[in-house]
Amino acid sequence: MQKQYINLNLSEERLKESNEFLLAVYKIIPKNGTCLDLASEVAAESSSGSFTRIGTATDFSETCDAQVYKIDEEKKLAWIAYPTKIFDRAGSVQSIFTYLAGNVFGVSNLSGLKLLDIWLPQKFLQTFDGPSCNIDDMRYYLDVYERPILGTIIKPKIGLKPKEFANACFEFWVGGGDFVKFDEPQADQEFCPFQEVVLEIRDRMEEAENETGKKKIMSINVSAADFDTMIERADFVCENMKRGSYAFLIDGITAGFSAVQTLRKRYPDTFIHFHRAGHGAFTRKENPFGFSVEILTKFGRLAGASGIHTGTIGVGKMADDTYETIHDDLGETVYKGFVIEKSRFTPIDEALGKVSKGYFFDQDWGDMKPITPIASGGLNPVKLHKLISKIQVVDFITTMGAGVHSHPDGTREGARALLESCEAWQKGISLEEYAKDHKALRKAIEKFGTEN
Ligand code: CAP
Ligand code: MG
Repeated sequence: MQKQYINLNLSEERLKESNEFLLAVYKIIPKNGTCLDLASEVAAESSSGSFTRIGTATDFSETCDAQVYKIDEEKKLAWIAYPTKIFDRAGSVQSIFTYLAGNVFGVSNLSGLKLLDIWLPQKFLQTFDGPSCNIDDMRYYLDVYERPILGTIIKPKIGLKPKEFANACFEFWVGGGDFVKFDEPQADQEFCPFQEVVLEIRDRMEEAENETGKKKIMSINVSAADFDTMIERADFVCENMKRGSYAFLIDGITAGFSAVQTLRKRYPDTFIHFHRAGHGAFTRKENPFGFSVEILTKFGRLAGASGIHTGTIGVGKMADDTYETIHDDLGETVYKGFVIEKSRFTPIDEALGKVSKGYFFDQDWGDMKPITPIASGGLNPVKLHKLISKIQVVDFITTMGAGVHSHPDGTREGARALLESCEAWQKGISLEEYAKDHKALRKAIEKFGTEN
């Protein structure tokens, strides 16, 4: 036990009032010893310390110590306060991450450590950019309101050549879809060069817009080996496509938070689409080490992503930790976690509001814009109603890949089925009823059934 990292007399209220501490809650599973023992090791390792007291410490360096201020041995939860002065001054998510989700995961006497939630004081919060634009800007551009933004991912995940790829986009747009995204591994492959595919997409988008009289958006993956290349790709898009018609997709986990923040700083007028491929290694409930989806989403918002994948609340194909992580850890099942600024049941005004009612902390986000949830993975047009009813708001983007491109009559009809499904929801008509005189939807129901 490292006693200098424990102060159970500190009150959370006072810590908050001081405006000087970031608060965090961890689930801690010790191999040996109490939760408090290990919490002190975690506080040391994730702030100023190491495995033992350090001779070179100074009076000042000791003010950089994190403090365990609350403990629940039964639930194995520890609350730790971090002086915000220890973090990079420039509002860096990478910096917070390196402390709170860094070496601590390697501490040998732990069989589990999960960072569940954080709270930031206003002074520190203001050092972060936050999103520059979000779904509001996208709605305005598309002129789409009172329903989710309907999107797809081009499938197969990889292997289409530029013309084939752009044609799939075109078909989806002409069928009525709003938004298309690159799949997360699409980059600058030999058989589908980045610049070539971007130009094809631009041309086919123009064609689709002329045909439908509606604006369309493409989310283009600019993740790359290094920032120079990422910026080169992003600049190419800016130079060749019209503003508003594109978003930048970034693989936020594999490319890193610095890539997200770089895009946010460089392109404040562009929607930054945070794809979280890889997050499951940290967020899955089967893994006792890692962090919750809430953490990822909060970090995404701080970094300035406009939208982030948040899962499908169990409707789609991915293990849904947004639904489960914290609650299972606590032995409770409580709906929470789809949108970061929401309470357990989210009315629309709260989703767009300023105050987050988290499970552990209520975060006041000040003027920082909300981040847009992107629901994706194993969805199809038939599942849209269930998805909306679970999310309880329509301010999200949904992307359906295989669920659209596998429509028996092709991508265009897949998009039409999605739109028809949405129309039925807007009109309060059941899918089966609406399908009677809507062929695309009927065929989607025949393929997927309604009980999925
Ligand atoms: C969806 C998807 C997304 C996942 C990511 C995929 O495709 O493109 O990457 O949804 O998961 O490859 O699986 P389908 P999450 O619509 O064909 O399933 O959004 O949970 O991060
Ligand atoms: Mg994908």
